[in-house]
Amino acid sequence: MNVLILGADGYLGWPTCMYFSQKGHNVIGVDNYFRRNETIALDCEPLIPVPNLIQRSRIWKKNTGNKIQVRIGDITNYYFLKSIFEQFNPDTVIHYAEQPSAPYSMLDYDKAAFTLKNNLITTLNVIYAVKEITNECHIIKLGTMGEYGTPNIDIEEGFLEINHKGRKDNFLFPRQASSLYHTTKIHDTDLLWFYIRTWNLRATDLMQGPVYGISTYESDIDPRLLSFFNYDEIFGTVLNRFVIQAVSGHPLTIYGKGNQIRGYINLKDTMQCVYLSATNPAKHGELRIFNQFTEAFSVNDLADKVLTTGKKLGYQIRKKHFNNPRVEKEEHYYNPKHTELINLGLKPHYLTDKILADFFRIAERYKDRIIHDKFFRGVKWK
Ligand code: USQ
Repeated sequence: MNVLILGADGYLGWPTCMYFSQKGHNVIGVDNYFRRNETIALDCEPLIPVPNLIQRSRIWKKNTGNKIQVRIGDITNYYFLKSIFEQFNPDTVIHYAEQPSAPYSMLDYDKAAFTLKNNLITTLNVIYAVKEITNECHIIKLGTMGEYGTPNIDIEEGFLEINHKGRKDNFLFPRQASSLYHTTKIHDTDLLWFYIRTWNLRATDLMQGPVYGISTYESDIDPRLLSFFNYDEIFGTVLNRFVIQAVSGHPLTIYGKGNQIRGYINLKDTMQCVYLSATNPAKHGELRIFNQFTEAFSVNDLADKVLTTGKKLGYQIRKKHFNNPRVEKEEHYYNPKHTELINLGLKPHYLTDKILADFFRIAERYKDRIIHDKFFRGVKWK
């Protein structure tokens, strides 16, 4: 396959480039270095220094003999994206090129406007490029479990049959996000759904939960291939933050009561899920939605797991409850379905004591680079 990966420099983008390349596909990765530049601007650079995309592609080629092509540019510029489609004629486009952080989207007006513009225009541009250049191309877009919110009913995979006054129909599952970032993901799904119905395109929208982990099998080849790993309040996800807090002697930052439940997934399993979606594409006219997580935990569950594993490794870890800076339910029902990817062949790496201990060991190597000030800056929802 010719696989076009948009947002190739990010936490998920680069591991995905390597994963597809290792399996023998032609990969082209595109990025505008948004996250790289913003982490410098906001003083929250990643734990491990990350060579730029061109350098990483060179390191990859040296180690494996496989080539990952790179283009640096902004896909909110439609003509830039279109020229890549014309040149590369992708069979699959994987769209990660979005502003991915809920706290970033809530920082101020400018960040909110940027998130809205960037995320929607990039999605519109992908849709248009597929329609104008290669209608066969399967769109894989990263959505989020946060689109559904935490409703008091079971969450289905994408659609819900509604029976109303004796008549029934199938609709997108009701969505109610709890950040502007998550809201843009809802808008993305609506854009896809509209154009699929109108132009007979085909797409898979992956409703992913928070991801954890630093390494993948491909990055084990050379530490310079490790992912763009953030542990700060803006770009770091909760379990990644907890492990870094634990090895550096900072208390675990539990927001509010800590009973908020989410569906979590190992970085290695994200690779599998995207690959399974690409090799089993959606049909024309189909918006296929998968709930992409493997296990549900509360924030307290995660903190306890980190505490238990850390204790065995000789760490004395403290937990601290902070006034929740976000507006979110801290006690709620949560039962999302997540069987479609398992049915396609996903073999999960569950959050075992061993997996967590391996995570601690990699984090320990970079202990000297951890800066405590980055853990809490207090971005408030209101
Ligand atoms: N949380 C803490 N302490 C922290 C950080 C977070 O208690 O130090 C809590 C949050 O309040 C929230 C939960 O942990 O209840 C998850 O927060 P998160 O920062 O790990 O994840 P979130 O902001 O929801 O966003 C992340 C990714 C985003 C993705 C989303 C999936 O940044 O790109 O879409 O996970 S989901 O959460 O399912 O919507």
